[in-house]
This record gives sequence, structure tokens and C-alpha cells, in this order.
Amino acid sequence: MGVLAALREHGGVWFGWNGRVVSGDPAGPKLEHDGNITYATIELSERAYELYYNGFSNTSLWPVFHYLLGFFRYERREFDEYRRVNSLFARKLIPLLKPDDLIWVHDYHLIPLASELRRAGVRNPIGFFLHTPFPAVEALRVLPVYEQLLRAMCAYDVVGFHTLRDLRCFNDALESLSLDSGADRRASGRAPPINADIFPIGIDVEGCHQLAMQTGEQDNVQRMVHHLHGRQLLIGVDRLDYSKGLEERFRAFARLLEDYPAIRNQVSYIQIAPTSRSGVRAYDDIREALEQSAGMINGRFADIDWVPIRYLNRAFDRATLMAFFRETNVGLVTPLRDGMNLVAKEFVAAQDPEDPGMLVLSRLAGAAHELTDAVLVNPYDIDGVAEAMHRALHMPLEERRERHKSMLDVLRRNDITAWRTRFVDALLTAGQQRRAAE
Ligand code: ADQ
Repeated sequence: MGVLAALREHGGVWFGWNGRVVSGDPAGPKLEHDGNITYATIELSERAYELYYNGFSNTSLWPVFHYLLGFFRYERREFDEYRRVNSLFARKLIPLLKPDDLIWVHDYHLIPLASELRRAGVRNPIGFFLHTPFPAVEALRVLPVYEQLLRAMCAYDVVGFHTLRDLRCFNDALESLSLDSGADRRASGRAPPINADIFPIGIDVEGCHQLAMQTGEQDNVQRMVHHLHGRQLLIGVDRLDYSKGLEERFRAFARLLEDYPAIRNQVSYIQIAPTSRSGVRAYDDIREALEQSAGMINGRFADIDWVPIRYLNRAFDRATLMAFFRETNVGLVTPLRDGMNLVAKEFVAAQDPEDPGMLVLSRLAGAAHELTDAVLVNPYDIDGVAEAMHRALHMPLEERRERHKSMLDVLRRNDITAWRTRFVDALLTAGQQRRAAE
């Protein structure tokens, strides 16, 4: 969303995969124009989808970047395909580039794109933003190709992370290879130093707030409220992903019901988690595990007139989610690790400041660096999360208002516009440095 807003302001090309997988050679890019934005979209071959996307990107990089090494798997041919697809993307992008363009590359699927573009002679400023965490070098080292990836990151003029911790890990990793973001490149006289910095992603705070207010009358929202019968509501909204800590969260909810029997039949927990990355084994497994877990908890605690957990393996539109948030007493955002986690921010923005719901937030999400007034938890500590849920459910109005106000201030200071403006400015500066060095 932030990137699209930047494109609308400056005009430009959005280039990327359109989500389609084809059996033959992929076509594209297909060009579509919308105002001053051109969408250049390409398809992936079945082989690229399996090896590049499901394989190296989501079964090697994703688990390592989230410190979930039990899910990590590495195949050399998947990495080869990752490089091949990045090189193909570079070749398809080059004819669309104009001399003054800034190139903003997003996320771990595209790390080698800048080095491929440079190899082909592209001199435009190129920035990279990583949406996931960047891990400590000792975790990174399980990747046999981590040195190549780090060197590829050095081909960018600007590298952006969500948090100081990620940036430190990146600098440590460079140091461990005796690379540094500047010295090597200055010494070789080839290019100015890369600027690695923190750009914590923000949200459209007013937009979320407005949506939450406008859509409260929707049928879905009315039905949801009706079925609560006045009970307090806890809600979780996540992509179905093992990094989101959903199994642990379900266990913590069960612990809440065990440890605080008075709360039974007084609370409902709705978990919305649409399937993502289906076809990757670990993702199919977690879906099954959650269905079982919800069934067991409901079997154990449900009453004639009460179902403790409603687990919805489907998506809702953004407006409905914001309206759900506004009706919620406690938002549960407890990933085992997350780059930022925008649901945490959207939950806060959607609240009624006069009677806000409270956020229970994992310390291991990037958002915890900013939303320090949430009830912070370690998602692995099941008793601790159950206690935090109880505390948030019973938090006095005055305390909820104060905490909400300070979190909202943080969100307003660093909203989506501030985020993209800072990144674009950093790229513009990098462009000037590049021209001065040439
Ligand atoms: P995600 O892992 O997808 O993103 P997150 O930040 O929570 O995680 O969500 C991104 C967007 O998807 C939000 O606008 C959210 O509302 C929406 N979303 C999430 N779950 C949804 C659901 N069940 N139904 C409908 N919409 C849903 C990656 C990184 C994060 C980082 C973001 C942005 O993994 O750490 O915060 O990019 O940088």
C-alpha cells in the first residue's frame, strides 16, 4: 500500500509476479496502465514456483530469517533456480527502465536482483527493503549460500530494515565476512557505500480508523456481535503461518480457561487465519494442527450455549476486519518472530479512544519496538500469555485509555506516508551520491 502511494505520487512502474503459474514458458511482462502507474506483471513457470518460490524463498530463507530452524531445508537446485529467476526478472525489467528511475525492491525473494541489474550495466539507484526480520549471523550461517546473499545485498545503494536489531544483525554479518557497508566499495572506487538503515513500516492510521467506524453496521459485524451475547471478545488475525505462533496461542487460551475457571462462558476467541503458501508441507501441517487443537479445546470446555474458539480458515476484507477490531476487547498478536506485524498496528488504530480494546503483543515482533504500551509477552511462555490475556481482559478503562493514546501517538508519528517518504528520500540521496562518484 505504501509503495503504491509512492508510485501514485511520483508515477512509475510496479513490476512483479502476478500470482499465476503456467506450465510452459512464462509470458510477460504484461503491461497495464492505471493513471500514472504502469503495472508490469509476469508469470512463473511451474518449475520456478516449486523451486524458487516454495523452495528456496519459503523453505530456506523464510525459516532462517524467522529463527525457526526446525522448518529449514536447503536444496542446491532450489538456490540455482532462485538465482535464475532473479536474473530473468532483471532482464525483463531492464527494457522498462528510464535513466532517472529509482528502483525499490521488496523482500527476500529478490535479494540478488540488484547485482543482476548492475551486471547488466544498470546505474540507477537501487534500494532494498526487507519485510522479515534479519537474523543473527549464527542463524544465518545454516544457509550454505549466506555469503553470496550478503554480497548480493551489498549491491544495493540503500538497504532498509524494520528494527535496530535487524540492522545490527546485518552489520554483524557483514563484519563477520570482513565486508562492510562502505569500506569495500569505497576502496574499490566502484561505488559509494550502501546506506543500511531502519525504516519501520507504518500504516494508514486515519484510514483504518475511518474504516472501523464506517463498517460497524455491516451484516458480518452485526452477526458476530449478536453471537457474543455480551461476552468479552478476543481476536487474532493472521496469515496461516507457523511463524505467527498460532498453536502456542491456542494453548495459551486453553491455559486461560484452565487457570481462571470464572472466565469460562464469559469470553469468546475468534481466530481468523486464511491459508497461505498451500502446497508447502509445513503450511498444510499447521492448518491441520490448528483444526485439531481448536476441536480439542472446544470439546473440553464448550457448553450448551458457548463455543470458546471459533477458528475461521478464510479471509475477510479489510473493512470487515477493522470493524471486528473495534468490537474486540483483546487483540492477540503473538508471533514467534515477525519483521513488524501490521495487524498489531491496525488493531490499535481501529479502536475507539474512549473505550479501547487492549493489545497483547509478542516481544519477538518488530512492532513491539514501537508499541511498548501493549501488554508484551514471550509467545513461547504459555502461562505468561494466559496471564497477559487475563490482565488485558480486566484492565481498568483509565489504563486502557492511557496506553491506547500513547500507542496511537507512536503510530501517527510514523505512519505509512512517513515510512515511504523516508525511503524514497534515502534513495534520492543515494542517487546523488552515485552520480557524484561517477
Ligand atoms: P505478513 O507476514 O503478511 O507480512 P502482517 O504484517 O501481519 O504480516 O500483515 C500484513 C497485512 O496483511 C496487514 O495489512 C493485515 O491486515 C493483512 N492480513 C494479515 N492477516 C490477515 C487475514 N487473516 N485476513 C486478511 N488480511 C490479513 C510481512 C512480514 C511482517 C511485516 C509485513 C509488512 O511478515 O512482519 O509486518 O510484511 O512489512
